[in-house]
Amino acid sequence: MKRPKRRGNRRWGELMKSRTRARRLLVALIDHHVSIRLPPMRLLARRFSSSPPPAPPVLDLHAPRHALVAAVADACSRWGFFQVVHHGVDVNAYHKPMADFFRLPHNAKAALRRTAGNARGFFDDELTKQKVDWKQAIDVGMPGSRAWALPDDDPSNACLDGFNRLPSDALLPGFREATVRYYESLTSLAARVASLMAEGLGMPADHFDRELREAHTSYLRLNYYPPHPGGDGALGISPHRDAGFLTVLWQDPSCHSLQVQQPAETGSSRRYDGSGGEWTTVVPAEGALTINTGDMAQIWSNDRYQAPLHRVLTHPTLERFSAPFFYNPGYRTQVAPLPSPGRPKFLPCNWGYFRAQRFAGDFADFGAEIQTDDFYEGSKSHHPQMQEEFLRTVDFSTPFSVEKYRPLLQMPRK
Ligand SMILES: O=C(O)CCC(=O)C(=O)O
Repeated sequence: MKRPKRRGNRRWGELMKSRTRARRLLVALIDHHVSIRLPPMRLLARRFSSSPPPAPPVLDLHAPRHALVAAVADACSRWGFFQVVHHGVDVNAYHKPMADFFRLPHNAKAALRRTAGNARGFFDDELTKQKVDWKQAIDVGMPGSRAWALPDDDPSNACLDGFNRLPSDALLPGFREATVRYYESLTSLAARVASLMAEGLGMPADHFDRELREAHTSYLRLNYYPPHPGGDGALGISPHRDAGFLTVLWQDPSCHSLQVQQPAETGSSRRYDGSGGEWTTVVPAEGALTINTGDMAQIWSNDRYQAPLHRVLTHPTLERFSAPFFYNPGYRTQVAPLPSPGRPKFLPCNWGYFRAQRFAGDFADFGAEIQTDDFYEGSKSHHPQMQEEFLRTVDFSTPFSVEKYRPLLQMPRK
């Protein structure tokens, strides 16, 4: 009976000591006429409080449907992040094939490199917000023919994103089969989550089926972050928002490096540079998959669902794997706000155009990265107009080329 009280007393003592130190420091600063800007009260309160920092919720997909719909809608509108358990995906089965891929000799991976004319394949030079990420990765997407059994470079497999560059069975036995199986199970899970998100917006559960379940152009990305011996706080991936509808992410349980920006408590959550709220680490719950909403969900929901800023830290000694599955609409999809209270906040945004812009930015410096704000009603952005021109020219059944489309993607410099 006594021990908890003693522990409580100790914590109270420590708290009072740190408060006393803080007060002394404040008095000293004021005595020396140093001008200080105090953080908002809510941040002070959080710093002095012993409760754990807030984190995105963990939701059980076996919960009753109505409760789940409400919980998903709440998580999407507050955090844009949540974790799911009882999701039906065999998360452990894919860990070994994934690690085996990154253990291949570097020249074998480099032979599968993506190019400015093919968004799919291996890369270790991705730019996020014009900074090179500290990672290796490979992107594998839905083939243009929608038939995995055809050879990757079959002409019918070409699409805006290009065509897959999977290692052959001779090089990595079983990898292709395991990857396709994993991809398909994530597609089913993503469709299930999208149906919950649709209901949370007051729409029928199958509302997104035509644009997503039937026409999706999703891709699975395998990430490998080597240890970063510098230990200088370098980022694995700079703060960014995912472009598509939602992302289903498998995170390495042994290294916790994914962080999401905490939701704004009041006013706008529309921050793009990472300078806004504090960062919260999304620690993977056992067996869970992490879900986050993307830019297209934000537009479709008329700003009710948030596409959150997130980033990945590096670790000085641990390597880390992760596998985000980006659930993206069909290229022709015009994403426009669903009926909702108030006026529509966004102009229609074509997914193919948005995707081409983001890929071009991954590959070369095209200036400021396209954001949902460019489609905000009343924005002065050139994108809605450039999108019209792009749609007159583009053929979604041929691979997109950064160079070929440069004149249609580059913002006029002022
Ligand atoms: O590695 C992670 O946990 C997240 C990866 C991510 O945000 C991305 O690849 O866009």
